[in-house]
Amino acid sequence: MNDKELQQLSINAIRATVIDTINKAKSGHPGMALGSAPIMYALFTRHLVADPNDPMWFNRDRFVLSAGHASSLLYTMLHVAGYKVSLEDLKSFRQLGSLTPGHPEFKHTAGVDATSGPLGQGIAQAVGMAMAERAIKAQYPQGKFVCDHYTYALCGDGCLQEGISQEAISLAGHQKLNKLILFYDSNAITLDGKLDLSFSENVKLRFKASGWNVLEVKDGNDVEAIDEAICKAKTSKSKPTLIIVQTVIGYGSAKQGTNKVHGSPLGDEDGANAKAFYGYKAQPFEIPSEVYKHFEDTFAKRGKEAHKQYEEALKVWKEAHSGAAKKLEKALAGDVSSYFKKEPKFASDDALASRNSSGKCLNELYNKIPFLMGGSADVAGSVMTKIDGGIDFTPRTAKGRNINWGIREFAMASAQNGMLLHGGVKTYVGCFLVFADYMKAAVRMAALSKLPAIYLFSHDSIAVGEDGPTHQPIETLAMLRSIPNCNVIRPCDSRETFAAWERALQSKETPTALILSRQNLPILGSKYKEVAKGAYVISKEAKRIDATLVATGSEVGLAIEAQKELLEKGIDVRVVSMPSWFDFENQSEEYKNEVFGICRCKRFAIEMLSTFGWHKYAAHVMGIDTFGASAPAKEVIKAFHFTKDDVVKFVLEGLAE
Ligand SMILES: Cc1ncc(C[n+]2csc(CCOP(=O)(O)OP(=O)(O)O)c2C)c(N)n1
Repeated sequence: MNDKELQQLSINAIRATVIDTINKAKSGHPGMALGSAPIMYALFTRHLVADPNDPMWFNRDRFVLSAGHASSLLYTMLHVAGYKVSLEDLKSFRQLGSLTPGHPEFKHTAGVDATSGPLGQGIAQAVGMAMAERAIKAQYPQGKFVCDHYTYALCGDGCLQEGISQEAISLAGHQKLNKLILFYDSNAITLDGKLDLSFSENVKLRFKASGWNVLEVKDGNDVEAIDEAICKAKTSKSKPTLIIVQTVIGYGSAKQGTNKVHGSPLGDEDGANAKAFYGYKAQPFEIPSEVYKHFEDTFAKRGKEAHKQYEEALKVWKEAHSGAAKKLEKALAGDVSSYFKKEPKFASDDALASRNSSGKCLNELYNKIPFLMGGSADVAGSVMTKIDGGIDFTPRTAKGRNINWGIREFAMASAQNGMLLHGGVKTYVGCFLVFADYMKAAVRMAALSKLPAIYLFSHDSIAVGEDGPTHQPIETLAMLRSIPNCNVIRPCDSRETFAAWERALQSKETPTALILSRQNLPILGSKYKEVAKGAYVISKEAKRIDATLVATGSEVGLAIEAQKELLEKGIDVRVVSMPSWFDFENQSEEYKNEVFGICRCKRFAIEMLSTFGWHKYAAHVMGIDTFGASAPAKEVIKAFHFTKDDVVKFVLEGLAE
């Protein structure tokens, strides 16, 4: 068999296996998978550098299947390329507990570099990976090889229709991410039908306008042309590259070129026809040994050799640069424990808005943790994410760790996911709490992907004041708290804010959102170590407990003020600070009951946001279930009944019920 025949046999085998995998599951998306098989073939056999024996090898090229619905193709590639994805795994595609879920999941399947499926996010994740690659390379000037690889992504029409793609593309062009290569499987069909039902822009011009190189491959079956385009893209010095590949959706199916083949199995008959069209004769799930060998001789050989050489060079480098080597080790492990040996001290004049406490904490940590980087969506001066004297991360100053994300909240959060998927950095992003909604899907993705992302959300209530209801979060906190595996911490003072930062940075598999105030908060009797428990008694009752006030953030101080007045009225109240529901839920029932100290019917929760969810902890809830109003903060707070007198009245009335 000559090279050309072996190449065709391999592509046919990939396509046939995609058909079999989806047919067996009776579920899946064959369309794009069949159309873009040659792209993946060219990438894997000729370019991608990764080691199937060590799928998490740090300096591997990254690959993101942004169009995650084509998962059958990725799993098939991983199988033939020698990853731990067996034929049995392909046969259990989309089944409970299998290694081959409906859409790719990071940390679930060996060789999957990113969770994907929600269209568009994969592009932003790839942008984040390329940013991390560049940043880390610059952080080790004595050993640039330590992190020096390409980031590839494959998207379809759907990804490019999503708004996040433009945010990400614009950012990548601005950052001149020349080692980012995006394939566009251009088949002019989406789920509902022809692309021109809803999309008519000039993608080429759009990317060019955003600072990208654009290359075109007219025939998606032309492996040489795809290869040539990748070779060219790799030589780019200052721009990311888009490779537009014209493909045929469902190539080989009787329904090829239509949306009928986008998301339904071909079935036995059409599957057999397609295989006959390819000239492929093997039985279902039978892959000729030549194909495996071909991938072993190309992809696996290249990756294993590169990995071996890397490890050898790394060993020599580590011996010569022990300080940098230690830093790298910590960065790769995401280990920050040594930076939190001592509890910081606070004085009463540290009364600060928690956004300012956070900024102070960040500035201290930034100098201690050399792999900590981040920034905000053009609100650095408001969310306090700017590092004093810090260098901006730019194409010229890639070692800079201040990231100017621009007003691109969704891409910012999604690219942060990419940076964390890449590894070797600790990151944070910031914006106003109310705009967390813009990035919700990426926060959810971080939680699902078990990434320790950090979100700094300031301007956390109606106390935003004059900017009015558009900028005053109400239901936002409930939204964040409802995301599984997402730790939402609303600290009540500087001490709790520092503790929350520690919690966020020490997290390995859980994203953390810090909910920060715009207005000043006094230093209370908070306890640094207790923050990790989610809730604790911050101000004890005098003698007996008549009621317990549970509050978070700015309302903890208010609760303590009300506590004093209630005592004067003969009502003895305990105050519990509850910065994190998430952490509290992980405590024992015994601890939970001990903290509240009284039955639910005598618990009073106060939070200047939606009451949604609070009834789980307290029978009486004081919150805001309407939109806010524009006026100076003090007036808005008064108008929404969040003064000491209101809290006192709330408790007295509740107890009288
Ligand atoms: C954010 C988001 N919206 C909707 C979907 C559902 N969906 C999956 S694939 C698809 C069509 C995508 O079209 P295209 O990228 O052209 O893929 P192809 O039809 O070529 O497979 C849609 C709407 C999704 N996965 N993510």
